[in-house]
Amino acid sequence: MNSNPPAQAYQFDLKHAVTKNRFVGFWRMMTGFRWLYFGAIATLGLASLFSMLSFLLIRYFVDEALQQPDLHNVLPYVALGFVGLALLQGAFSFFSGRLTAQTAEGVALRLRNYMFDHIQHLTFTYHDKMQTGELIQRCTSDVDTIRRFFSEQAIGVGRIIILFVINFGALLSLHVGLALVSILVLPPIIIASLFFFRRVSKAWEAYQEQDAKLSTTLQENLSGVRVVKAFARQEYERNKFEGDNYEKFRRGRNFMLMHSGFWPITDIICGAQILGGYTLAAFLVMDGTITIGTYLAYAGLLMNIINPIRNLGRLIVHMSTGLVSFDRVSEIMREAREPLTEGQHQPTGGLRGEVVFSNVSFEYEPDTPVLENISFTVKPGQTVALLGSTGSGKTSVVSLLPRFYDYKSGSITIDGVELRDYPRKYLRGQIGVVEQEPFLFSRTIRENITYGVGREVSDDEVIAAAQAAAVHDVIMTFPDGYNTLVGERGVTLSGGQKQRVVLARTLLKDPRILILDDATSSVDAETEDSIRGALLRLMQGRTSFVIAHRIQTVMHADLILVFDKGHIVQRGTHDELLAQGGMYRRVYELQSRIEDELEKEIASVGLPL
Ligand code: DCP
Ligand code: MG
Repeated sequence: MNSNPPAQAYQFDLKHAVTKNRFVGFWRMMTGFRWLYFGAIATLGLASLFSMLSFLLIRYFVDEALQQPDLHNVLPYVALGFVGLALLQGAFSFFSGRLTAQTAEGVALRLRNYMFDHIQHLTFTYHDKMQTGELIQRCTSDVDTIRRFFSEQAIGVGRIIILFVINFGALLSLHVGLALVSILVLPPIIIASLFFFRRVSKAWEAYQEQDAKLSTTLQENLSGVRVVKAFARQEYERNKFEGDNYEKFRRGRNFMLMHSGFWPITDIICGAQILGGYTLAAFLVMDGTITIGTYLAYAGLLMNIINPIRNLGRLIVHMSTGLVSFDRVSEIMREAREPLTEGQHQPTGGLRGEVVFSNVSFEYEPDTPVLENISFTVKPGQTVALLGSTGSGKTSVVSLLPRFYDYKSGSITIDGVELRDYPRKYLRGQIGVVEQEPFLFSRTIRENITYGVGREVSDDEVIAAAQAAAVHDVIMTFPDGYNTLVGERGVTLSGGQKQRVVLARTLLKDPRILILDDATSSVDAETEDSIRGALLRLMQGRTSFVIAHRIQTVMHADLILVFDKGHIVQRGTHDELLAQGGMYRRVYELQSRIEDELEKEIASVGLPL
């Protein structure tokens, strides 16, 4: 098999598959696979044709061949005929299976790729709201249900139609009256299926929702396992999980019960049909209207026609699950992507880094303002410090710069150009962010440091960056140095180590504007001192936004902004702010006092400083 994925699998735009009519949506999803699909149905048709012919051969054998005096001359041909038909039927069934798999797996492959790519491009606002478990559920279980829709139901429809037409045609050729009686089952089966269709849809939707909830619980508990253990909440979490899990069981059982309520009904209807058909045909044989051979052929063909009819019911009911999953998947596909390249201003020399906020207001949710009338100016290369209580909006201010979110009113300019005129991709290339919660991928340390640099990086450069971030020595203690894996299968880094790897990554990126959101929060005072030099080097010549809680970290900034409840309550340099009094001075005095007392205490117990 070809191990390279087809390029189109990544580039294909499935957005047009999102329509109101779900069948149209499925049809569009099949773009590029339709010939395979029709091939699968055509080969299936041929297989059923050969199956049908073998029943007609039975009739010939019983009615004609057996009557002939030179039977031994004909017998080999008849035998050969049966074997040949069986072989042909088998061969075409096999081809049909292959083509079906190719269609269904191909559509699912492309859908998964598309979903992944799409989710990577959705807005921060969307990710803030959508639960990860729900997204995972939709990308895996729901896509799988859609795959089954193509491998079973979509092919099933074609199969049923073909089986029906071929076998009904053959029945008509045997005896018109018998043939017509044989399809009396059709209306009651369709009515029963439609009756169940809606109920099964609802039950499946409920089941999938609960399944997603369970995935979310599981995912959250795994990422928050430390919290659970620290608070010894295992029992509570277990009960909660068991509750959710039981609900899934209940809904799953409900779904299966509905199915098992449906099957006996169709089986009874079909059984009655078979019994009626066989009896009627038997009477016709006794009448002499039809021959024994015709009866035998009829018996086989009747099964060939009843089976698809019975399957039609199952198919309609199963189809409901595919349709529900289609809805759940298209809900994500319908979400607008964050335009990365929209905007025409992208100076080739890079940004100078003059940032002006004027009267900026911002909110995550309508009518709950997070920032109000924020105005300040930063000259290129200056450092701004943002200080303030938790939840006062510091992270929100800096998230506006790389256009993670769009502000509601006011204006933000960089080098005199409104932020909205810069393409997001360009801005994000120019701005380096060290997030409040550092995140590393389960890849090697080197890959983590060079992540997003977008060019070939030499080992020397990587080492220089790591040294500047004061993390080189730590990395060298790992078994494979820079090639050590981070996370589950590799080393576990401490919060401060992670933060410094992220700092190295940002150093290497060499951005024009730097955002350090509490970048030294999980670093002890001593390490902070050791990386302060690195940070100062990092900040040199770039416009920097530094969020910190310790005044020591921010006192040298060119401008200090003190935030409270989404407003700037104080601004100025360290000395100006101290002279002003107010919140800054209170915090400064509090922190100095704590540090003094701590020093005294340590001195009194004789610990080396
Ligand atoms: N908020 C929100 N949706 C988000 C992020 C934040 O509704 N995706 C809210 C929570 C706070 C307010 O916005 O009420 C300000 O949040 P910030 O993250 O901007 O607050 P800080 O960064 O100042 O707080 P901290 O020091 O704790 O990081
Ligand atoms: Mg914050």
